[in-house]
Amino acid sequence: MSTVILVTGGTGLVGKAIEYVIKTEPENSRFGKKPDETWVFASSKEGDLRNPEQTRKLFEKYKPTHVIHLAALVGGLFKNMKYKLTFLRDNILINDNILHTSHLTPSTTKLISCLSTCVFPDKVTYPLDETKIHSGPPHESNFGYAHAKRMVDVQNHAYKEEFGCNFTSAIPTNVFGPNDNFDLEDSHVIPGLIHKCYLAKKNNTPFVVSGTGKPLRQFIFSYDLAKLFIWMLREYDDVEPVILSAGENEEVSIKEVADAIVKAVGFQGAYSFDTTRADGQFRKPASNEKLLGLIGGFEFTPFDQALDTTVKWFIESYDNARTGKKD
Ligand code: NAP
Ligand code: GFB
Repeated sequence: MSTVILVTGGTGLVGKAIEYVIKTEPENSRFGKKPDETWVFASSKEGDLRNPEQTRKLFEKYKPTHVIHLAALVGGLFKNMKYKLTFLRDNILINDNILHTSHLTPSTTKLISCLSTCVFPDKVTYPLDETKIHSGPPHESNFGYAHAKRMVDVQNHAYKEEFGCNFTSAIPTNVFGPNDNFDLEDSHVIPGLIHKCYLAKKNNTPFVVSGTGKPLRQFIFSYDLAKLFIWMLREYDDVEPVILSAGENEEVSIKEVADAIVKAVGFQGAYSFDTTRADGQFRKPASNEKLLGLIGGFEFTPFDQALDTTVKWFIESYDNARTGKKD
């Protein structure tokens, strides 16, 4: 039987990165395409996964043997704070439809879902590891999204116990790269600041970073994350989640991120912090010990190199990129 891999959310930041890796890595290499594989990168236009019938039709059309489930309502701190119920409900609906349809589809033998390190409790001993997901409430800023994502881990264990399903999940840190959402208000910090800095340089206006610049974050380049998803698809068959991240010593402050973006964009104007805006969670340092123990080492792209690639892609693709409002 040939292998059909359905990537839900295949047109987003992470989905496009998997497509890029599968298309550019040598065939039959560890992260490259196998000759008998068909990869399907689905967008919401092929079916609104909040709707069970449209989800069923998508599975009927492709009869996937494997599913990488990335589709979700996704956004940065400020969007999460504004739409907690919508993040909770939309993601619960999408996830429940994907897990149950994967269970009901005879051809589907494996499902990997995607959580996020913001699911972890806010008050917990660091570093975060896979055993701490449910040991306390998440940070209030992403209350809705975090609880919807945590529920996937609960559902995976329940499907395994009752039906023996091979369902698991990945837990990435903050992701960045080409094809991200660069909307000025709804995006995550790196695409948001790249867009703001680009406009400040173009219009000779001040570059303003939200918050104090003190919070700490760990970032993974989307192309590296893509390779780790392909590794999980091929080599990881356990219900327990795996954190997919660079080392916890790679934590950087938002100020350091802004400095790196100023350098990458080549901005020389005024640059300040709007401390009236929220900082959100102070830090969420995650350990990648389990990952490295399983994959036997992995070469992460240096942060500045990954940032340069992302800024270059954004400037070259500005007219087609997801920028929300144009200047
Ligand atoms: P993204 O760029 O916003 O892309 C979201 C994808 O989901 C798009 O392909 C979108 O399709 C699809 N989608 C959204 N709502 C849908 C619906 N109702 N029905 C069907 N498809 C729908 O997201 P991303 O950053 O790549 O995130 C991918 C996964 O990684 C998500 O599960 C997210 O929670 C997780 N994650 C992301 C980050 C991060 O920093 N970005 C960090 C940790 C975890 P259209 O293109 O048609 O809209
Ligand atoms: O990436 P971000 O939106 O998400 O924000 P979180 C990170 C930090 O960057 C916060 C600061 O401290 C913001 O105050 N920041 C500074 C900015 N300037 C900007 C800007 O222009 N835009 C944005 N967005 N932030 C999210 C969760 O938390 O992490 C999501 O809410 C998801 O659910 C995502 O899990 C990975 O890291 O704070």
